[in-house]
Amino acid sequence: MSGLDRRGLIAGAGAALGGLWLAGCDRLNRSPTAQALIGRGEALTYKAQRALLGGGQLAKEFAPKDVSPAFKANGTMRPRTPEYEALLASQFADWRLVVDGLVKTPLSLSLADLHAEPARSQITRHDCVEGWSCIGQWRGARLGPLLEKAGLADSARYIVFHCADRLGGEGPRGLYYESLDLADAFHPQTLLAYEMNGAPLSVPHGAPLRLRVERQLGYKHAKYVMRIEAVESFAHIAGGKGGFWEDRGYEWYAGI
Ligand SMILES: Nc1nc2c(c(=O)[nH]1)N[C@H]1C(S)=C(S)[C@@H](COP(=O)(O)O)O[C@H]1N2
Ligand SMILES: [Mo]
Repeated sequence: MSGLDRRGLIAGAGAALGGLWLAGCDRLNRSPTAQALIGRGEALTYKAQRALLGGGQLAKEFAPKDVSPAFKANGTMRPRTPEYEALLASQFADWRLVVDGLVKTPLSLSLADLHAEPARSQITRHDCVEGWSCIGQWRGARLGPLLEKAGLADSARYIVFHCADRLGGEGPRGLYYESLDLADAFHPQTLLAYEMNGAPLSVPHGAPLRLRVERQLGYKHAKYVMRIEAVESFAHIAGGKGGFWEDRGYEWYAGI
């Protein structure tokens, strides 16, 4: 059975569990539906949304002694596209993170630029929907300040992460991607991580940059992030469900 088929079997169970999780009140007020209703109020800027919906709630953080001796890698271990291979060959010297879409000032950032941005380190547990967990230390640029630097347009409601790998093969739906609402995008533990366990992020774990969104399941943590796009809706992207696995039946809000 291929990896994709195995994931297909899990999708149903995941969706059922997702429904249960959404039943909790704190989950409900962050659900896409609640967001959509609240988001319609014209007077609400994204900052007000964040204050209302961001919740201060932090994911549990661990001590250095808790770090897993071996952190499993999953999904794509190395993007096989010519573009990524070329970037890797020059150790990402020519790599740039593009921040665009509904922003006032589009950005193009080198790894050195990202290292100069407000950073955070955290030791957290990564939970994959396949049923395994690992604890790792992450360091990276906080997504919130970066988005503030680009300046979100009032119409921006979601942040989309476009990745380098084609887990789904050729064609417009093959690229890995993910998306977050603004509450999770501005959460203090949401990072664009360039370091794992004190070393530069390795290729299997998403070099040179991957998302950490600690209150959600593993598949939301996009690896090999190339471009961050602010959008009003993700309906026009790939399968329209807001992420690679979401297009294949997984929940968009994968809260844990
Ligand atoms: N670009 C990309 N991001 C991805 C994946 C992937 O295949 N491609 N797999 C996801 C899944 S299901 C998990 S559990 C984590 C695994 O991260 P790790 O390889 O660092 O353990 O990455 C997530 N992000
Ligand atoms: Mo996963």
